[in-house]
Amino acid sequence: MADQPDPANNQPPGYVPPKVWVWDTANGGAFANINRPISGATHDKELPIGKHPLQLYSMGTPNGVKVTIMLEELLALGVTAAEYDAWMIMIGTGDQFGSDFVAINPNSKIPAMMDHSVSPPVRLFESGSMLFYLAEKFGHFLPTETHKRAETMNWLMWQMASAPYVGGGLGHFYAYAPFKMQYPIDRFAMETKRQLHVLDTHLATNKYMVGDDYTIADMAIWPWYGSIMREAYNAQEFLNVKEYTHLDRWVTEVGKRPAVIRGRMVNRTFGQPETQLRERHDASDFDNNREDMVIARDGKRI
Ligand SMILES: N[C@@H](CCC(=O)N[C@@H](CS)C(=O)NCC(=O)O)C(=O)O
Repeated sequence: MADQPDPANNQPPGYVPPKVWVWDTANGGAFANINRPISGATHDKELPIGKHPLQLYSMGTPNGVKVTIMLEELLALGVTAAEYDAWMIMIGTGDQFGSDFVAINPNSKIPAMMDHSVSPPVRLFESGSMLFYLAEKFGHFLPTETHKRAETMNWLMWQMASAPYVGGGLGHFYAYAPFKMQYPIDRFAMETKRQLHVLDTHLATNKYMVGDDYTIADMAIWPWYGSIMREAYNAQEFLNVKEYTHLDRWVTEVGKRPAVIRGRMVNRTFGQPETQLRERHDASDFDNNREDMVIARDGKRI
C-alpha cells in the first residue's frame, strides 16, 4: 500500500473513506437540505393543470430556461399550439419530491412537462429531451438536412453532458460548498475554462452553434454558458471570461432575441422583480403579471 496517499494529507486530515458510505444529513453545503441518496416522492402533492395542452412544471434556472426560451421562440414564429402554462416548482423547499411531480420525472429535477394534446398524455423530463420533442413536434429549430441535424444533436448532447461539470463541479465547490478546497476548485475551473474555450473556438467561425442556423443547440447552451460569461457564481473575473471574445459576441446576440428575454423571465425567482414572471398562463402575463406588478397589487395576479 506504499502508493496510497497518506491520510494525514487528506481533507479533513486523517479522513479515510469508510468501507460503506453512510448518509451524513448535515454536510453543511448549500442545498444539503434537499439532497438525498434515495429517489421517490416524500409527500402527496397534486399538480395543477391549466388550459393549454403543454403544462410546464419548472423554475427559472438555466435548465428550466432552455425550455421556456424554446416555447417563446415557437410562439414568436406564430406556432400557437405551443401555448403553455408554466407552474412554479420551488426546488429549495422540495416541490420536486411531490407525488405528481415524481410521476412525471422520477429523477425529481426541474424542468418537467406534460403534453396533453396526445392521448394518453406524454410525460417529458430532461431539458434536452424536451427541446428535441418540441422541435420534432412543431418542425422548427432542428434542421432536416443531415449534416446540420447531426451537428445540432452533437452540440445538444455536448451541453447536456458538459454542464454538470460547471454547475455540480465548479459552482458547487467555488460557491456552494461549506468551505473552499483548492483541489476540486482547480479541477473544475480548468474543466470550465476548457469548455468555454471549446465554445469560443467554434463560435470564431460560426454565427450560431450550427453555422447560420439558430437551433435548439443554441437554446440549450446559452442559458448555462451565457450565465457563466455574465453573472453565475460571481466567477467571471476568476475565470477571466473576457478572453472568450467570440463566445461573448454570441452571448450578447442571442441574449437580445425577444423570445430569449421573455423565456428568461418565466418561473424566475431572483433578480429585479420586473425581470420575473413567476407563473405564465398567457402571453398577456408579461404585461400584467410581472412580479413588480404583482407586488404592487399586494400579491394579486390578474
Ligand atoms: N439534466 C437535467 C438537470 C436538471 C436539474 O439538475 N435541475 C435542477 C435545477 S437546475 C433541480 O431540479 N434540482 C433539484 C434537486 O436536485 O433536487 C436537465 O437538463 O433537465
